[in-house]
Amino acid sequence: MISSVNPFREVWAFTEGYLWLSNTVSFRCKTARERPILQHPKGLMINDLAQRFRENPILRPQDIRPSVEGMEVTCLLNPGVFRFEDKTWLLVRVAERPAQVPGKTSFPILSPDGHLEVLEFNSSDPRLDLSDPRVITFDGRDYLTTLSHLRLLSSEDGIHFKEPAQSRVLMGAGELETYGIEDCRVSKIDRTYYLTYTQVSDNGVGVGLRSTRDWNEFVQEGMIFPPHNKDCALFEERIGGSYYALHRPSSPELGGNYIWLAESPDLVHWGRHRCLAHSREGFWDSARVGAGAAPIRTSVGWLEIYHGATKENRYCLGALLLDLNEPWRVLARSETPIMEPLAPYEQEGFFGQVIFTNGHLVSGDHLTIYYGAADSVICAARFSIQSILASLAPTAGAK
Ligand code: MAN
Repeated sequence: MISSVNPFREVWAFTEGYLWLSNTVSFRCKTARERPILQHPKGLMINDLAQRFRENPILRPQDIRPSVEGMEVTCLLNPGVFRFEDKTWLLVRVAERPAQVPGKTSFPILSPDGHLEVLEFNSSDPRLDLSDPRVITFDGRDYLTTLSHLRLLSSEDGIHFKEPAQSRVLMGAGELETYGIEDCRVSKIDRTYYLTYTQVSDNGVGVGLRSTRDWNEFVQEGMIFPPHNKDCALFEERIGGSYYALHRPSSPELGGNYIWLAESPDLVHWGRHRCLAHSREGFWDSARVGAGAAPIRTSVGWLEIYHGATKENRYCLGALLLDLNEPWRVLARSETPIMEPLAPYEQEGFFGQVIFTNGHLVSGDHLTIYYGAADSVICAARFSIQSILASLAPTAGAK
């Protein structure tokens, strides 16, 4: 099939063949069936397995009220996902800042006792670096442009979500969360939901743990992985009597931004650390990798959906397959992304070229991921677990 490039209208799954694109105006599709056309900036092979929801984006910043008067919801992104009382729930990250006034740059932080403060700089001040829309650097000191908290939205159909009246708002608390809390993974172990999320403050970026059984009362367990660490996903079953977590420490000199595995007797104290997966020079995950939500048990191993990014901050999704009984053994891994920023809402936004997931639901062979697109809006997509497994390449021990 030869066709001229169309404006992107819709993305479908390409489960039966690869789509070959060139940087000219035509492409050849190995799949016999007629498929909608994907645009891609360079002459790369795309093997995007995702079936994006037609309703995407399913949630935008304007769909949620700010936490306090005077704030604006700038981004709605990166939800944790769980089932509770026969509904699908998203624990969304709400990133806020005050309405920006011309010539000024302002952003909120929390005091350790929970009061909201707004810091303001002259945008023309030479000590101010605004080159990354996510970070403000002033005189060598880093802040975030927005302050994030977590909110609960529920749905009967997994597509249309609303914030129930009276539902809890989870704010940063204490001196380790003064720049907010972000990107929460929700793992259910026995009857308890465990929330692992990014804690941000001027002390650094680490992983916090809170737990709940009813989504009303929460137990704060404090920081379980100290800076610099994020992207922590708990396995939802014990293995050989121990709890396991994937996490992502960052090592600035030797090493890098790699996925690690840790073991614990109680979910609070972690040890026996092992490094599972490096970023890979020349690949789609060349600069950093980080776990998505809880690993999925399959008959051939634990399937972990993870994000990988290049130095240019293009965030795609891939997968790792871990041994069922010895989860520190990586059996297979994606050589090409299973999903990459192709739709306009993934390519452009607050921080474009980003697909980031930290929440999913599994039903038989169906995996539904919920994800932040371009750090701006929330979207969803379906995968066949078998298709993901079939796309992986054996690692033969390589990290
Ligand atoms: C980091 C995290 C995410 C964010 C991506 C892309 O990995 O802070 O919250 O979505 O960057 O900006």
